[in-house]
Amino acid sequence: TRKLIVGAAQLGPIARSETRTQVVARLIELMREAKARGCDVVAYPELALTTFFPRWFFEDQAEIDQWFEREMPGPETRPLFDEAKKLGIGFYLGYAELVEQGGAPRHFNTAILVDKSGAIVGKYRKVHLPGHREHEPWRAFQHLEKRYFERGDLGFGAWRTMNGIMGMALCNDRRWPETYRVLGLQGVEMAFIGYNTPMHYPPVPEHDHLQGFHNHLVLQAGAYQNGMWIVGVAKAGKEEGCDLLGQSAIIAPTGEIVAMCSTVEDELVTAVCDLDRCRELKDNVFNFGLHREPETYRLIVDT
Ligand code: CDT
Repeated sequence: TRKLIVGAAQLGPIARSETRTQVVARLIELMREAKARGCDVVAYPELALTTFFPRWFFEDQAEIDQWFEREMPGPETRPLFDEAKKLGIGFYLGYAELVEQGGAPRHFNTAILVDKSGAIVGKYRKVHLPGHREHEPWRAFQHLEKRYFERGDLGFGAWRTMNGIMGMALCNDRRWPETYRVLGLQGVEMAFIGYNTPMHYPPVPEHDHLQGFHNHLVLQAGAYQNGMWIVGVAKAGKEEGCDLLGQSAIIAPTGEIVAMCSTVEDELVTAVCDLDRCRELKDNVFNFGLHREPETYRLIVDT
């Protein structure tokens, strides 16, 4: 069996005034706890280095750019990489990425996978950007991901590392079945998905009480229908007046939740994840080669 001990390192709120250095100290504390509990890899949330800045409308590009990382690792994040290497533990981290590509600045909502030697082995840029592009003052808070980020240009990758096949996605991606299926078609055995999910959804507040249900509904269905482990990790709690969902969870390929956070603060939950258990699904009810009928699904990609 290929048993991997995995930690979901949920973060409580990050204040707008909190520095990267302060946040990285929190991440390192969770990483040390993960190591003490035997973890091979620890997963952090989406945009884990700062407060969830798309809740505010900014027009000045310099003000926007200060939320982004121009290098990874950079001076403030290097201690996290050094600690990972020293402890021999991998990690998944979400952050806002600013790169020069073709002479132009590009902004992405990004996640990386780092192996036990502290080397970046995979990068993912968020595909399904939620929210809106313009200032909408009627909302209690903004959700301007469509303004601040471009759609990810790397697709959904799969990486052979840590004795398995790993995948990544970010937050809103988890609501879309195509995300998991594209990962599943590449044989992914464990997907890491960080999120920042407000409890209040301004366009349809009738669904506010369903945030926790919808989160687990999609993560559990994605795990089961593709025979993969899923590690869903929240930034949680009341952040700058906005309530964010917690309930970070590690989900087995059967769709069962095997570990879940019970606070909305910095909290680590761990699970022993046997990657060979994916075969129970991938070789049987969801044996894609035997049972999938892609000819019948053309509408999905043709529209
Ligand atoms: N960060 C992120 O993608 N959040 C969305 C919020 C709901 S849509 C405004 C989510 O899917 O959880």
